[in-house]
Amino acid sequence: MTQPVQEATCVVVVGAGPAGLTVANLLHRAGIPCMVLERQSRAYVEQRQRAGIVETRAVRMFHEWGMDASVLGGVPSDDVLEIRVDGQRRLLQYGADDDGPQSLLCPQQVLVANLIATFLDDGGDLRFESSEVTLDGLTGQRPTVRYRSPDGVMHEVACDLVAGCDGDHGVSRATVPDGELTAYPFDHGISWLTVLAEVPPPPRPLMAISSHGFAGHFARGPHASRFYLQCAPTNQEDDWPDDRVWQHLRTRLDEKGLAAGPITEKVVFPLRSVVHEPMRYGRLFLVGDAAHVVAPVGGKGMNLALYDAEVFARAVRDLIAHGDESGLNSYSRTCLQRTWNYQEFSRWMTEMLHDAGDDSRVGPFRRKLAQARLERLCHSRASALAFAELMAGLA
Ligand code: RFL
Repeated sequence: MTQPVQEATCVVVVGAGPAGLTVANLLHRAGIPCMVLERQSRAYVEQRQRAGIVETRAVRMFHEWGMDASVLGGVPSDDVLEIRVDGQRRLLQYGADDDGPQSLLCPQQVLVANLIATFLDDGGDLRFESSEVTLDGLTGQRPTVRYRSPDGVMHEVACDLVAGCDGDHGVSRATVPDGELTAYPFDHGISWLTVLAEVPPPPRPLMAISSHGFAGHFARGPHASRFYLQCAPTNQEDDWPDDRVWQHLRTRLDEKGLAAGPITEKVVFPLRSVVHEPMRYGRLFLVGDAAHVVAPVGGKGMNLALYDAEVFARAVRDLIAHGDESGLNSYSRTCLQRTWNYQEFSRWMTEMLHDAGDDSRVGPFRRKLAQARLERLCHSRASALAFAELMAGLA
């Protein structure tokens, strides 16, 4: 049997989503050798559409690292969110209260494609279609990562640290022995039908509350929109033929004239959240969705992945430059603090947007509470400021 090809680097990054690519770019900028192993092809990861807004904090992070021009395509958002209640428009400002760079409408696939191009242009080592990734020796001084390259050859990479950036279903977290991590899962009891369509985006992010159920309309580029429709947890995609989708959107958004267009994706998914603690096992550091999933309300999942990535990259830089391990030792604690803050925000907003309209799930008392929450948000300056701070990621 052929021996695996022996290689070595400082950090192996598993997964080339927003988390892994940000870790890799920041490490590369700091002059720290790293190698990225991605299971999928470049074409596949560059077309995976999910998030749409890079929050203010993350925009400023890329700015500080001198990468905003290369990785942040997209247009400035006017930082105003529309909440439409039974057809009545309410506008919520969510920008930061200063003159610094603000959030950007930048679809996740654009960010990912730009991060890939920047990393490769700078001479980064990114290996697509790497299969059979396994991690060993994570509690020792020098872990090894094995994988098979597309030509069928096995590789064995010795490294100092592993960044597990391979999402909720990756191999990194699965490698950690039972009992080492604690999972905190939560099912919001709500499902969404998510629809990508080739129709003009709304002028600003739109969330609609009514007794027909929640609906949302968001930009995903100059000619594309993502819609969300609250649906029964038992629903499947087949329950939503295109005609029904457009009819419900017109009713729930209270836009009789909403023009239909080609639907390119239709998926039903349950709103769920989970946090795995701690975000470290020996020399493996879990980054982004590998450590936590945030329900999409509030748009925090990708932004949290970008936050973890920077905390990790800075900690590695301190270790390599100054022998200072304190950043790595506090990595999990630092990231979990923001994770729980965002989980709470997402849950708070999920309840408000769903319960204030259709009360068939929670009853009239909870509907009244959710309506009171919304009123407070629209009429209390302090409440609106707290909301804006969280949306911007500056709290
Ligand atoms: P990703 O993006 O899942 O990337 C993980 C990468 O790892 C690869 N991989 C492996 N590679 C090698 N070996 C293995 N064994 C591997 N297993 C997996 C995968 O191919 C992939 O390339 O995780 P990352 O980088 O942590 O980024 C997380 C974000 O993608 C995620 O949090 C967001 O998409 C969540 N999210 C949203 N976040 C926001 O901030 N704002 C939003 O508006 C927003 N909308 C959404 C969303 C997620 C959605 N889905 C997935 C339900 C809307 C939707 C519909």
